[in-house]
Order: sequence, then structure tokens, then C-alpha cells
Amino acid sequence: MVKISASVMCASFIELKRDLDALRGGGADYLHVDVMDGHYVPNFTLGQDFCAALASYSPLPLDIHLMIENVDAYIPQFARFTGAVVTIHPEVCYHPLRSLELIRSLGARAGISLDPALGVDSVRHLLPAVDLICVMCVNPGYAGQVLVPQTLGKITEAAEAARAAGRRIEIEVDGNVSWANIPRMVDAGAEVLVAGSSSLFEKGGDLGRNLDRLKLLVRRR
Ligand code: S6P
Ligand code: MG
Repeated sequence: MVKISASVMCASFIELKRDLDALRGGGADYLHVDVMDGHYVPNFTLGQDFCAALASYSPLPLDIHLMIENVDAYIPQFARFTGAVVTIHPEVCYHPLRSLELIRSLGARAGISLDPALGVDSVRHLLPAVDLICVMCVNPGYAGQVLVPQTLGKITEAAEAARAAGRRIEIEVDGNVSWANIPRMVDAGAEVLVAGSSSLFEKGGDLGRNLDRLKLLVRRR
């Protein structure tokens, strides 16, 4: 069953409770939290206090996407949330294996994210320490971008690498997960969809209705 990870940076910050209630009521699987530091990516977003507020209100597990430098210094502040998966960008870590082990040692699941420029081969040796591969279909930093088409093939490659590793590794896609792109992404092997401004939180749409539509769309695949 394909899971929905709702991208909280695309929710209404003013009406956040309303949106969190709709996501819970509608059966979203994760809350995707983008953490950006203005260095690794040219933008700032959500942080550890925001995650703590989410965790204190919503029972949905956090899917924390760290787009930051100096990640080891911050992992303990994010890996402490019950049921969380914490995802890093390996190209910004000196020793990604150590960072992944740190995440797991603190009780969270460990994820690696593949920037559009990063190939699946470059992370193959990390897979024994990985629980989720996040294939980014846009350059990290902003919501509302257009799919980089050559990333679609990487979803299939990542799914094959996960199978070859012989362990349960979830395949997530992040970036321009739109109504039009979802079928291709799921067919390519996506198991977790990060749903943001191009589907679940589309402008003028109703969150509850969009969540129903999303669930129907993935159930049909
Ligand atoms: C991008 C970030 C994503 C966005 C998501 C938004 O750096 O990692 O998680 O929040 O992609 O979705 P959309 O549909 O606007 O691309
Ligand atoms: Mg993200």
C-alpha cells in the first residue's frame, strides 16, 4: 500500500491545527517536515521546536527531511521523536554511515535522500544502514518546482537496489508529486509520496477532498 507523507511546509501556518486535524482524519501516514538551513539549500524552513510542537499535537509519525550542513550536531534533536524517520543528504556529510548509525542508535529510522545529481550507485554501500531512500525529483530548497525528468528512472533503480540489499527499505519520492506525475512515480516503484503544493495542498483545493483523491489514485495502481 502506497503511503502519503504530507509536506507540512505547504500547509497553512495560520490554520495549522485545522490542517493537522484534516490530515489525521483523512488517513495521511506521515508528516513530512522539511528542515532547511540557508547553507546547504538557499532557504530556511522548519526546525526542531516546530517538530516538537507537531509531535505534541498530532499522532502521525514525523518524516524529517534534513537539508542542512553539520548534520551530526543536530541529529539528536530530531531523532528523539517516537516513530520518526530522519533523512539526510549523504553528499553533505563527511561520514554518512556514521550519521545513519547515529540516527538509528537514537531509536529513529534512518533515511538517505538522493539529490537529482546523485546516482543510486553512490549510496549502494550505505544501504545496510538505511531504512528509507528518498528520491528527490526537484532540486532541494523549495516547494512548487517542476520535475527533473531524469529522476524518474532513479526511482526504479533505487527500488532495485533496495531489493538487492535484501532488506526492507522504503522508497520515497519528494518533489512535484503532482496528480499527473503520481501514476508514473508509483509505477516506477514509489512507496511513499511526499505530497505538497502540486497535489494535496494545491491552491484553492480542499485538504480532505484532496487526501481522498490521492488515496483513490494510489489504490488504483
Ligand atoms: C523541497 C522539499 C519538498 C517540498 C515538496 C513540496 O526541497 O524537500 O519536500 O516540500 O516537494 O511539494 P511540491 O508539490 O510543491 O513540489
Ligand atoms: Mg522534503
